[in-house]
Amino acid sequence: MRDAVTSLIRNYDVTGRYLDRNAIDNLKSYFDTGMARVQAAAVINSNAAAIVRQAGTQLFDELPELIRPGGNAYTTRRYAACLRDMDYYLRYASYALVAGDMDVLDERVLEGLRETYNSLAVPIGPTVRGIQIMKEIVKDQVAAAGVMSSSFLEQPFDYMSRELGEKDL
Ligand SMILES: CCC1=C(C)/C(=C/C2=NC(=C\c3[nH]c(/C=C4\NC(=O)[C@H](C)[C@H]4CC)c(C)c3CCC(=O)O)/C(CCC(=O)O)=C2C)NC1=O
Repeated sequence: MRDAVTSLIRNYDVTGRYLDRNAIDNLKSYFDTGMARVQAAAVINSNAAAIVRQAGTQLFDELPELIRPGGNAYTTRRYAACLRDMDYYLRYASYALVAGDMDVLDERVLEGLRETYNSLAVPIGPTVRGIQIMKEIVKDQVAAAGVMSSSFLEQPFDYMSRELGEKDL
């Protein structure tokens, strides 16, 4: 598992280079946003259950067929599995935020996920929608907490959405 610093060092070490201007700029921007990343993760951490619940409610309001007979989230067991998955996405997004690198998402979340979802007929589009709803809720809460933030906040959610949504098997 890599973070912004270990990824960068690894790239430079491979070619035996000192950290150049570009590397320093990258590191600087990571450290400049460091405290905000940690604060955003703290906001997520203290509101995680509510964020997942609210995002689930909104998702099933938008796509009620998911929880009707024949829907993939129909039955309490599958409903619970869906919310559990949303909780996974949120928790790992908070790790990736702090790491400043999406590697943890590749390694722990996305690897093999499409295959699993396809074999269980879990619909990808609505899952991506759920991730995007969580992103919006998190952005609102982080802003409400007065944390300075920018595109780094959206990055993990958008990365998971893109990786899950766009690639064909
Ligand atoms: C930490 C990394 C990680 C992830 C991401 C993960 C996902 C994951 N979701 C699963 C199931 C599932 N995932 C869903 C999710 C949904 N159904 C819908 O209609 C909605 C669109 C969506 C919620 C947003 C459902 C309903 C199941 C159960 C499917 C079934 O058993 O029929 C399964 C199959 C095994 C199980 O039920 O536990 C896995 C492995 N597991 C992991 O360890």
